[in-house]
Amino acid sequence: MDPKEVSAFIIEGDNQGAEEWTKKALEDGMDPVTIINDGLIPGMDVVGEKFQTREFFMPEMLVAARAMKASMALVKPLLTESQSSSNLTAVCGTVQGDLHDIGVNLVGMMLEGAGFEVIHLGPDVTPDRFLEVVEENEAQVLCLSALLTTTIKNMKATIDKAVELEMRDQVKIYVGGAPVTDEFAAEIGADGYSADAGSAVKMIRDQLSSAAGI
Ligand code: B12
Repeated sequence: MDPKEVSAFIIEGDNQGAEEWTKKALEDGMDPVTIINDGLIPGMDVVGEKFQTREFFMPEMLVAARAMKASMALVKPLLTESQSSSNLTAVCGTVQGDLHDIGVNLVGMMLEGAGFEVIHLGPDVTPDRFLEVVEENEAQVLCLSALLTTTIKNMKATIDKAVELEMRDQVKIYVGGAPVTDEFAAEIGADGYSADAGSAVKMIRDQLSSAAGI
């Protein structure tokens, strides 16, 4: 089986096709990360390009997202089958005003796979809500996602709020999503940026273990 086949189901917005293909690929022993990186994400990239060139509109993006979620639901249990628990908690969500949550769900799923306890807050989360949940759960990690150039400012608003509440030293804050860059992350005072979920997990683990002196 070729992961490009599931990209086609995503582009067509065929959630049943995506689900059946994923089931079969997993039964055949395909690595879940290969399904995500070589099938689902490239499919979504094409959907984004078609939206930009006005070949696709909102309904097509929505059905593509639904197809991607159908596949991810099958992949998730395999990614999160972690043996080891790290006793670390991460709060993950998309900033206020932004409804894109597929990427941050992936980051959260991969962190669960790495042994983190993850609290998924979903999309459209206010700075106050993020910090309330961090405080309540004594989380060491906060992952902020944004996909819109108009909402990345709410990452800065969340970090500024953490400073205002004198919580900045208690929690590492990471940012990601298509419009985010390393420079932007440094400018707003984040602890790190990463372009994809796999390298995000590596960055977060490396930084936490060096902070703990391990
Ligand atoms: C699906 C989709 C939607 C769906 C979202 C469904 C959902 N539940 O998520 C719907 C239909 C709702 C939607 C709506 C809109 N969308 Co839209 N959408 C997309 C699309 C096609 C795919 C996004 C996606 O899921 N990608 C797959 C995931 C896996 O990738 P990802 O999110 O980038 O995440 C990865 C990394 O970035 C990183 N990462 C993500 N978060 C984090 C966090 C941390 C801490 C770290 C370290 C890493 C990290 O790891 C992830 C995994 O590797 C993109 C195009 C694209 N290629 O990005 C447009 C896109 C983001 N949308 C766009 C637009 C314009 C909109 C709308 C404004 C359209 C409209 N006219 O209403 C609305 C906005 C609604 C709102 N208020 O948010 C534009 C944004 C343009 C811009 N520069 O601002 C894009 C780029 C399309 C385009 N090419 O024009 N959209």
